[in-house]
Amino acid sequence: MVQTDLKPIIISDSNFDLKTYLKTKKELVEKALDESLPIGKPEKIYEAMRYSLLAGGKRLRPILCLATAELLGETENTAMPTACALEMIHTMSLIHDDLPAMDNDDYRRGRLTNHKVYGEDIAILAGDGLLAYAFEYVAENSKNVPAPRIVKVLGILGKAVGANGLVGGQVMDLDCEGKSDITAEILTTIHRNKTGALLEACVSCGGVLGGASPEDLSRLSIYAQNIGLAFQIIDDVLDVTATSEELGKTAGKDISAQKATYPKLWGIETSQEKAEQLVKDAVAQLTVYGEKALPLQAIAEYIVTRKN
Ligand code: GRG
Repeated sequence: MVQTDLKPIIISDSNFDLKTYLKTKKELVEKALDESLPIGKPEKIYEAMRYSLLAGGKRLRPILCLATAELLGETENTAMPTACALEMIHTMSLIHDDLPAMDNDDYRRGRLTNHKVYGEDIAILAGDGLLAYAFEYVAENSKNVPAPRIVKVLGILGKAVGANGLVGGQVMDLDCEGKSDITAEILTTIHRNKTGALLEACVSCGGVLGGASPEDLSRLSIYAQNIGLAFQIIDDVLDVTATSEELGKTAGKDISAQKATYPKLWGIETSQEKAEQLVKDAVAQLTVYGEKALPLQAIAEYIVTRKN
């Protein structure tokens, strides 16, 4: 692994305790996810879905959704079904991304990938099951939410997953494998879809559930697009600077799969600096909300200082 001496940035000097905030929210999300998907029949498919859904992970997407809804004065309970759905969609994308036909990975979140345990056929179906269930779960469990908001949320989720989001980004990513002429613009288009679209959906859904105005939604989108790209840049950096143990998945995969990455284009230091600038711009979008924006601002900072 490449050793670097990257200094963490400190954007806000508030006393906001992000560590405790993330821990508390993560625990709530874990409980809600566990309750969201009881074992049904056929048991095998529910077990495969639960295996990946409850395998841990940072739970960043649901937390972003909850934090955004709360920024606008909405309660956690209102946003939790959508928060869970976002994690179901994210987990589906990880299961499919790890398949032999895609990135072909053996480890994810510190354990064997879904297809390594259940076989490729069941892993594909477990992803499909989680994707469908995400929409069902929002529609059936969003209590005390005005129907137009639920419809908007479902639309945002669908758009983030489809050919203009995760699916499109993955197709472009596969097309670029092994090519040496990938520019930063192409790479950014890929990641705005593959990684950014779902992160933006988390913030937009939280905003919609919190009754965001068009101005709020526009600020939140810019915030989310910035942190989405920063997240991917740091993901690429960690692929070369962190160990497999730290990441819970195979480190150095981008090099062995001959992927275009930001460190390859810009080097590690410049990649880190660009990610930090994106985060600063994201944080600036939320200054109008004052102290209420501290969780989202701190999450943005965490994205560039995280170690996995
Ligand atoms: C089948 C509808 C359908 C879509 C799937 C496979 C695919 C299309 C898209 C791939 C999307 C993907 C896996 C993008 C990578 C995003 C990324 C950087 C994931 C890592 O997220 P973390 O670090 O992981 O938040 P944890 O484990 O912490 O949740």
